[in-house]
Amino acid sequence: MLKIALSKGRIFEDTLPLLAQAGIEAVDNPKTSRKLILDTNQDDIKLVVIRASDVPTYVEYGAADIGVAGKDVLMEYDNDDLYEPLDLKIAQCKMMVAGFKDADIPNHRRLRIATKYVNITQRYFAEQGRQVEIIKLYGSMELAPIVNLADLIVDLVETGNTLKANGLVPLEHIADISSRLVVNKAAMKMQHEKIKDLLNHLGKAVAAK
Ligand code: PRT
Ligand code: MG
Repeated sequence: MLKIALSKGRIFEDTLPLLAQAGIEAVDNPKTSRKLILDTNQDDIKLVVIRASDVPTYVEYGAADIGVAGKDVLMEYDNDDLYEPLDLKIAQCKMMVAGFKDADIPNHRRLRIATKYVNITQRYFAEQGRQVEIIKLYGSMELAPIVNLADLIVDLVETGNTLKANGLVPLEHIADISSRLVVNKAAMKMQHEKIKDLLNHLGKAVAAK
């Protein structure tokens, strides 16, 4: 049995066509079904539907053999106990530092950065030798500078519309983000042929887009 972990939303929408090109189709309708394990047209392949940020955990522990996760989630998880053999080039966006255009940056205290990406933010500013105080939020980061909770935010930017709607601008580029296929290390050994075959098909589907 091969279990593939996916999150609902944009990753699911963009991964399904790639899987279809590899001959794998969900039998249950993923949009309407409340099942967390979806059957596919192949008896030995199931789709496991979980939170985006839980995908690396499931795959690392072998609860899923394969997963699809945003590079943001993988950078934040920061663990090399996973193989990351394929860039699916879906759900693309950028990890950015953002804030007010002409914000006057305080010099009597450390910069305050609001983000849900604490590890990425920590590493980014540490590499530059900039002392910051990181404020962990779980969503709506764009609000933080407006209500004076933080000077800057670190978040994903796709069109830039969310920043713009809140009077913010992208200031510094941290990383280009897309979704990656991740594979459990033991599964890669134990189910090598099956996984290699899937990787081949998906690689071709990505290249054909
Ligand atoms: O379920 P949970 O909330 O824990 O997970 P999630 O919110 O990470 O899931 P989801 O489905 O929203 O995102 C899954 C993955 O999609 C992310 O991990 C990214 O790799 C990728 N992705 C690509 C994005 C975006 N583009 C994106 N624009 N994820 C989030 N956004 C958000 C961003 O955080 C900001 O709030 O969209 C807003 C900005 O969009 P623009 O177009 O206004 O710039
Ligand atoms: Mg979300």
